[in-house]
Amino acid sequence: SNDDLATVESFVKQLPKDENNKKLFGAAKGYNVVLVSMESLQSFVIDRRIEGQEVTPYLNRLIKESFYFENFYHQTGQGKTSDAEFIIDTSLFPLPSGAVFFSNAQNVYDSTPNILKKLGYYPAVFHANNRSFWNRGNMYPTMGYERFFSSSDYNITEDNTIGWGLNDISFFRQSVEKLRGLPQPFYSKFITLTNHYPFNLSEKNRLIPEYASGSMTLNRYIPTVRYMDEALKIFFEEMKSAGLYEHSIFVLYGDHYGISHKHHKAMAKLLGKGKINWYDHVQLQRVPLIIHIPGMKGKRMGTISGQVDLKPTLLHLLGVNTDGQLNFGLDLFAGNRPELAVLRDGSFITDRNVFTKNRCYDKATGMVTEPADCEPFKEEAVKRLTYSDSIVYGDLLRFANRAKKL
Ligand code: GP9
Ligand code: MN
Repeated sequence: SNDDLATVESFVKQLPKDENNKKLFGAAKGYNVVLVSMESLQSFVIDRRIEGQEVTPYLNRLIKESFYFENFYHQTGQGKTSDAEFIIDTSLFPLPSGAVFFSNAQNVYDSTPNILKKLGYYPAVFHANNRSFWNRGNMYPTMGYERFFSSSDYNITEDNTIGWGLNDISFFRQSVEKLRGLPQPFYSKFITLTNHYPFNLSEKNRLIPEYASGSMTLNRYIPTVRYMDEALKIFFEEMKSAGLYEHSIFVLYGDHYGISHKHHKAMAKLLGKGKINWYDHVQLQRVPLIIHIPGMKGKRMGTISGQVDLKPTLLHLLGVNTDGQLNFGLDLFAGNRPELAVLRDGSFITDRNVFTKNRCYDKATGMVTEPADCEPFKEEAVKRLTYSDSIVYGDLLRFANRAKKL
């Protein structure tokens, strides 16, 4: 009801206010937006060499001319890729169980595509899978997408199929052709697929060998990540030759983890650690976030952050005011950001501690420490999750005046 909305509103209003980074506000005003969901990509592969070979040579290069957030955590739950999509477009948390894309596809959302549409943007999403998969065909219009390029829009043959479907290289090549025909400025989202569990890749498509450990999953992950990296390189080349690079802002993010806790032993080997504990496990939930604005130098950023932070960040870069929005994230470039990221399972990360499975860890040592160190953030973390949930469960944004105007 309206009262429930008022409660949530007063909570969000007291969240730390963005002291906007004036230098970057509007830095990409009027630009096309290009979002790339990088399937199962975790940060541990960035800048990593295995047997002397880089796992992500292109991303490593791109990062040098971008804003790269190395302490950016995924906040997804059971909805996996779809959860990441939801968080990034709404600055809300996904649900504690199930997937918003299924259970709440008829809600009102103050999502980035809905907001940008009012400002003359054309929102389109590209994903070479079926319309009905993850209920995308219903959820995308709710989120404000005007056009969904799905499997039926692509030329998919036995030859260009890997694992789950169209390979990422062909996906990007075909997508850029479609992108050329869209009205500008566009808000576009590309969802990759090749680096999906169980990470199948035939020998002829491998650009680096499999890893050697007791986990077939981790072993296979390395060449499929390398393949996606190659596809991204080709994507940027294609964007340049299509003349779509210069006036676009690129936001590349890892959607969620690819390697689960079941592979901790092999992961310890890869990371050169004796053992992986739950502290390390939380740190492995970091996914790359790369914001690339052509012509801008960028920077490596240590900001403790999560996927909920993307919506306000992007809107501010586009010069769009976010006052009055019910965002659970904060501009990543704000000067006064509190260092706190909350994961969907209630774990949280601050500049000094990691809280998970009811234990407080010290970041300096990775060891269990005094519960009191984490105490000040515990209630705040739970509140953020539950207030966000109440918006989704109660479809509260339908009562918001801003949303009514959307
Ligand atoms: C497939 C995409 C990826 O359409 O959603 O699958 P997921 O990572 O969500 O299992
Ligand atoms: Mn995924």
